[in-house]
Amino acid sequence: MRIKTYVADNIQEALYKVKSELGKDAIILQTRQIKKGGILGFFSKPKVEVIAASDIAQTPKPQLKPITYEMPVRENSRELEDIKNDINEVKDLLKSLSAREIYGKSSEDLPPPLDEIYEKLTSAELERKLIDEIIDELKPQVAEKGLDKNAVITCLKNKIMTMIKVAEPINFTENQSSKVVFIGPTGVGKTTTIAKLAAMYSLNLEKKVALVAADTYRVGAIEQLKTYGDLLEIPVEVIFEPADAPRVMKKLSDCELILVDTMGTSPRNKMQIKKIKSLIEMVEPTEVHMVISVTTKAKDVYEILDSYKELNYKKLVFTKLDETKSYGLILNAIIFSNCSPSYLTIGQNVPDDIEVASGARIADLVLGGSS
Ligand SMILES: Nc1nc2c(ncn2[C@@H]2O[C@H](COP(=O)(O)OP(=O)(O)OP(=O)(O)O)[C@@H](O)[C@H]2O)c(=O)[nH]1
Ligand SMILES: [Mg+2]
Repeated sequence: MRIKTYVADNIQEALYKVKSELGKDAIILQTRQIKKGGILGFFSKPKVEVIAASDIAQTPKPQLKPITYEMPVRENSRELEDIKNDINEVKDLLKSLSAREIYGKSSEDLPPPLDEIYEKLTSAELERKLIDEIIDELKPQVAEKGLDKNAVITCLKNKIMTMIKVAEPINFTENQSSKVVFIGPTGVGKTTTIAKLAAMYSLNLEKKVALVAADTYRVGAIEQLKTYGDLLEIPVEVIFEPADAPRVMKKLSDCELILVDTMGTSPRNKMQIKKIKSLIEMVEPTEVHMVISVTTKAKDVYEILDSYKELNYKKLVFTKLDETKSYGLILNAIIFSNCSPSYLTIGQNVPDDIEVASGARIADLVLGGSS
């Protein structure tokens, strides 16, 4: 840095000197008036003194760093798991909101009566992708043929019926016992359904029926089945270990229908599911029915259907239809599992509160019928 003092008669002159010598970027550090010349302070002339500097190192402007936010590394993966679960819960919550709230446009954009049908299916808690599939199929028919509401409901009912694989609720083969195992989560109504079926087949259809209790886990499970057996006057056997199964089945081989009750399990209890699997392998059933309560949350039903897949069930019993008014879950579960529905139960009364499932009945329920 160069610092220099300039003296001139006036400020303009002084500044001219500064600029011409130090350049236009020179900085004035100080100016003051002085007196110069004369003798002993007499006859001196007033002057201007300017102290200026050049080549001042420019103070670098502070560099603004881009602001970035780094996610703290979470060491505990359970925290991440919790966040994921929270997100999934929010997703589920959003799904359960009415279509008008979330997809206001899509339902409002639909011409009548499709808008009403869209709402109906949404309030039945049918899966969104199934609703879209159904509506997409109906749209051109409504546009081209100008169908009224009743005609559209008939088309819709037919569509739902075609989505349901029809099968005999229980197959019977001559000279062979039909061995049916019922599986499912705790408290869904497995034992009660078995009691209803035992009554239906032994009293109404005059089949030779037997009950087998393979649920030795829950206190009172065997007694529960024995009570029903005594009332219906049909044999009741117990399988304590999977290895008992062949002997018990042989003993009942003259029965046309053997209904096997299993213990209720959590879909997350892999050990118990494995136990039921080994029991099923020993029983060698002719069919396995999964029992689902329609009061179960959709998300949980999918987990249940998935966890029990290895048990090779092919039919679904839906229970507790009297405890809800939204029956979309029945169709959701049928499509998800690719299984046929076998029975619907509609109350606690043994033997009355049971009916054979049919596509028409399920379609009616989904479309707002009562149980
Ligand atoms: N509302 C209603 N209740 C039912 C129905 N079916 C069964 N229940 C009731 O559900 C409860 C449990 O029934 P269970 O048959 O013991 O159920 P489970 O699946 O055998 O139970 P675990 O053996 O403990 O796994 C009982 O109170 C039944 O009366 C139904 O269709 N509607
Ligand atoms: Mg039971």
